[in-house]
Amino acid sequence: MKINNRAIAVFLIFIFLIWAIIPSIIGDGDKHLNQDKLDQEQTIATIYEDIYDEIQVIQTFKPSLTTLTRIQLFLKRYGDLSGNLSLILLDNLMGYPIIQVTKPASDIDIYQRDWIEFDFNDIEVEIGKTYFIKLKLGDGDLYNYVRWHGSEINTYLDGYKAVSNNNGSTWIQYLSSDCCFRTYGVAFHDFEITYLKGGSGAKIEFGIKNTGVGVLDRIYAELNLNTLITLTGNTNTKIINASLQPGESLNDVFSPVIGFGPATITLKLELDDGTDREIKKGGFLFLFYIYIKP
Ligand SMILES: [Ca+2]
Repeated sequence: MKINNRAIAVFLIFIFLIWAIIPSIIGDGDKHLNQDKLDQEQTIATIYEDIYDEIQVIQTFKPSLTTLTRIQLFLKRYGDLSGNLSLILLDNLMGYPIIQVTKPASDIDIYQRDWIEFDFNDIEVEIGKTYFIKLKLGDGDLYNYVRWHGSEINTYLDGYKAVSNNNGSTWIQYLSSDCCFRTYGVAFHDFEITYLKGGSGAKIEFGIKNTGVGVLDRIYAELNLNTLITLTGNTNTKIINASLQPGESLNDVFSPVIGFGPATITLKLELDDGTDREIKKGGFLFLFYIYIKP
């Protein structure tokens, strides 16, 4: 079939003008994950427990990530305290501490409620198992104490609050009440798409960073190009045999992509265990040149 060159040129210019004038054909931008991310939390603060002397308080939770990195509690101090506040993590109510983080109770803000961070060396935890966050104070009395805020209803379904009035010898469980807490962690398999860019040669480059604690072996990649005309097909797939260590990055490329018109470029990467990440960007495909918006 014979095609009029001028008609093609006019068509391409027309397409380009539409793309230039209408700036919104476009994707959601990057979906990034941090190295350490929020795992479990309860942030409703309607009641509280006051911790001093022999009064200790526990909140339980179940992690969904294999590595626990830090815990934050919503606290306020009342009065003067010279002793230390200790966060103790247990995997059994009466068990030995897995972690103990101690800080001067005077570090807790006396003017306002605040999220206080208890940082520790990362530990491996069991997904779905119940862990106990215990908070205790070395001193204090009825007028000098640390207040741990919480919810009077069951706002965190995977855990509960418990209080001891005798230094942890016996505990009263409040199954429909929860303290305010946040846990942070790292997934065993996790990664982010660090960039997606086009250029000449009709190539689309992308980067992957391993943000988990395990090695990424095999990564399934699928590139979908949604545009007016694609001479080489809309979908490309490949398997990347990576052996990518934690913290390491790699670059890969899909090529060639030939066609023209405004384009939406979607890259989806998936691991054997189903962990997946997706990035979607707008751009313009001009035969052998693909422009992808930053
Ligand atoms: Ca609960």
